[in-house]
Amino acid sequence: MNPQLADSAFIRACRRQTVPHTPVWFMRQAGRSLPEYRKVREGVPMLTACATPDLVAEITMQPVRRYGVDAAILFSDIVVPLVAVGVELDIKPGVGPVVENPIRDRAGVAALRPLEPGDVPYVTEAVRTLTGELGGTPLIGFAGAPFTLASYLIEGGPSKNHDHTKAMMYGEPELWHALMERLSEIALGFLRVQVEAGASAVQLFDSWVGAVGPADYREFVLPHTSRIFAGLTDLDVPRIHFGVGTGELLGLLGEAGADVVGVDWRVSLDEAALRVGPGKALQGNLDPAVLLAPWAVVERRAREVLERGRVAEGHVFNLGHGVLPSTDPDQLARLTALVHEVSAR
Ligand code: 1CP
Repeated sequence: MNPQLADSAFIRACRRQTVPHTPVWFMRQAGRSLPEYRKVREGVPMLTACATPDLVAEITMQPVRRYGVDAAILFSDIVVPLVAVGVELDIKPGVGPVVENPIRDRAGVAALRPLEPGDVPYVTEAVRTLTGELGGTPLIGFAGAPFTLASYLIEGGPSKNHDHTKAMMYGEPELWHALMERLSEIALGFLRVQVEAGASAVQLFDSWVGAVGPADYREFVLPHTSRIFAGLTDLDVPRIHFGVGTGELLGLLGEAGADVVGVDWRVSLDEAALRVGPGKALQGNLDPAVLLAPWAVVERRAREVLERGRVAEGHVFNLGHGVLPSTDPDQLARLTALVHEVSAR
């Protein structure tokens, strides 16, 4: 990693080194609430946007320009590598990923092949362009974790209870592990492409893994997420591991091999530091819905997050999940400035 990036507040906090201020970025900062995003996306389907390097670069840069956040996150989606290896899937506006033929048997699993860099040339190109444009601001690459990807593939779309997913996990453990192995390969391949093209950190999004308890996480998920993190070690970039509703899993998310554990808003950061244990940085954890309240409330809550985050060995300020689409961008701009100001040392 170039020395300027290695010395950025974001990378230093991930590595539990001293920082000039607490770094801040927002999950789902690109897209969603920005008018300039809606403008460039007009008439362009989501998956087309993700495969158009100039558009990816522009959308990735928008929140960096507007907010002055300490890191950019590549504009893409967790299902992009699945589409790249041939899964028939679309992202439907207002719904999310929808899979033509849900994967529920051996043949479906066997059809999933590993991802090669040549499958996503547009990602390589976008990341290269971005690392030039961003200068000293780190770019975060990301992938969906195998449990969360499995949920979309098995259910066929967004799901509340993950019934079919759990039915396979409990009822056909061999098939489950085979599917998780293939999805881990794909996620690892997608992360490696991004880092090899210039991304300075990676985040594994296991958004829906809070649906399982600790014993099941250990048996059905941990072997796979561990292999992903182990497969990134040689790249020497910080690895962030995030899920929603993971209060009971925080220790295991760290055990999987992440350097930084993402925390949602349900567990305060001082408590999360105890659950995660030593040797890890934390990321989080303002409730994204707080941003819908008046600024005075946002300020009070944000100061509280910073205060509790001081207990952690390293703290990257973020929301507890993604920016809500109805968020006023001005609130995020003020919040970024506040975090920098309050935490300046
Ligand atoms: O900052 C950013 O917005 C960067 C790009 C980004 C990221 C990091 C998008 C664009 N998607 C993601 C990750 C992602 N995608 C996650 C993990 C993060 C999280 O939990 O929020 C998940 C679960 C998805 C799956 C997905 N893709 C959903 C959720 C559906 C559900 O189950 O509730 C949705 C709505 C999408 C589509 C999507 N992805 C991104 C955008 C801007 C959109 C909307 C596109 C459109 O409707 O046209």
